Amino acid sequence: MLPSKKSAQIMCTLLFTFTTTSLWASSLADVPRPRGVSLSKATLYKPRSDDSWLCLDGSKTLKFVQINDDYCDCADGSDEPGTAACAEGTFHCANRGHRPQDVPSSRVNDGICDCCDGSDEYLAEGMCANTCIELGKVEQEQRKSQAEIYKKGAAKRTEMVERGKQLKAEREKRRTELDARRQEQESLKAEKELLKKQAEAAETEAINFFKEQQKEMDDVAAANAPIVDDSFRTEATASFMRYDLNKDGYIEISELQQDLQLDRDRNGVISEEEARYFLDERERIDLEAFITLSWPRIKTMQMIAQGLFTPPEGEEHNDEVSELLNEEQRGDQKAEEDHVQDQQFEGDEEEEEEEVYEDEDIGAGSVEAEKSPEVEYDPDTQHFINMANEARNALSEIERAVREIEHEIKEIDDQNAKDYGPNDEYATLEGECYNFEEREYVYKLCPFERASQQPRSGGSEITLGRWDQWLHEGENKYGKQKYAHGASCWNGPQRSVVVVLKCALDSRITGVSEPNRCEYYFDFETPAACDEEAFAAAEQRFKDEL
Ligand code: MAN
Repeated sequence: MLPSKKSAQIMCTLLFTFTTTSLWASSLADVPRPRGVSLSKATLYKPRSDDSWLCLDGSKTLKFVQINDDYCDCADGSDEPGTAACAEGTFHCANRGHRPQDVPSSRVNDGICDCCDGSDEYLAEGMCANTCIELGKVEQEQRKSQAEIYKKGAAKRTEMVERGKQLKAEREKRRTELDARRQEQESLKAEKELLKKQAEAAETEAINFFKEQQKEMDDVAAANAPIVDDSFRTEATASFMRYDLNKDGYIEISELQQDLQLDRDRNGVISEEEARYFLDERERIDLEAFITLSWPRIKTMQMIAQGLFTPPEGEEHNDEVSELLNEEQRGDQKAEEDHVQDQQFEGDEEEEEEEVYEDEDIGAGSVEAEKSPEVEYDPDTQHFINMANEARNALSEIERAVREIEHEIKEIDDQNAKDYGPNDEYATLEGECYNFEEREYVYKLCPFERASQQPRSGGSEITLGRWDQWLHEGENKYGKQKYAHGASCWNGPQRSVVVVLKCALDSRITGVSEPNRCEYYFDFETPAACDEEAFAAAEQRFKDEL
């Protein structure tokens, strides 16, 4: 703007000033200052000796009379505290009798009463009634009852402080105890580890020895088996050769019909049916099948025919004898020709079998040992295994004890890392949970742990956040808590909660809101927030401002 134009504007403004209303606020306060300037800033609005004035941001020097000339000169809007000329400016309402207030200067003379003293609408005299005294009284009452609550709550808070300190001391004591116990258990663990190592070495040695013995026994059994098999095979093969009259490598019905020893019903003829019995109901049989299927039956008949064996009555007895011979084939070497010997053999076998049973059991055990723990060891080996098991158990018990101690230490360390307020007054809230029911959800806050939301219609609980930190804002460093990293919002951020704390006689949630999707606010009252000193300081600041 050209200087001439600016001068003309100043003239107009001054004229307007003198004819309508003063842009000076001397009538409103003891200290004369331009309209819209707070008492605390009054000294900044003094003319220099040459009647000039520097914008508060230092950007420009003006004539002092240019202040509140309804023309914005300073970048920070500081030259127009009492008009709406500057977009950046603020208008200060003194609001005597109530609390002073700063409103954006755009609201000055806009036809809406913003200040309770009506000072923002000074051009429309009488439009805004001064309600400050009234409001002041109401607020005064509120402050009085607030002071009462603080007073009573402070007593509860003192208890909470004491309990918080006590909890801290208990934690420290427990931590020291746990450290000592951990050391103790660690050295015990080292001892048990050594014992386990020794016991396991002895166990391995014993099991290896046991296995070697088993192997030796298996080897002996294996060495003996072929002798028996071989003699059985040799005898059967020789017999096969004798029966195979046409030398075609098969024994047929007609070939067996030549041997009268096979006349089972002793009628002097070997019927096809009789012959087929010895061929395992087949037409013909080769050498291998003959050895395993025919020979045990044929040999039985031969023994009967030669009077070497007297079967009890009935065919099935022949089968029993065949079975006996089959056993022979499996290695029962004492199934000899003589029936008496046979009986003798049976008696011996019982003894032998007992031994073999034990041996077999151990043998089978050693094979089993590879597969399952249910091996039956001999008492000596089992003793070493038991000792090793005991040593292993003793070590796992110590290891479990150490883990438990470490877990508890971690819990204590986690708690020690938390800030329970300036005097540990919030510590007692940990471990408690508070619910708040609204139309759709039941909200839950477990201080210093977690906040959640459960739909009332059913459905699973949603974590809104886990303990994160205090939001130290302004004078009140312990006014808000943040719970972060909750369940992710659909196509959005992780849920989080800000808990706004207020002094009251009981701890409870008084309201929940979700101003932005998945960002929640909990209003939480607690005596822990009844810091009388902080309240008194706030009161003093308020009074100072008045
Ligand atoms: C759930 C609740 C609401 C949230 C939506 C977002 O319904 O957690 O609070 O706004 O998810 O999708």
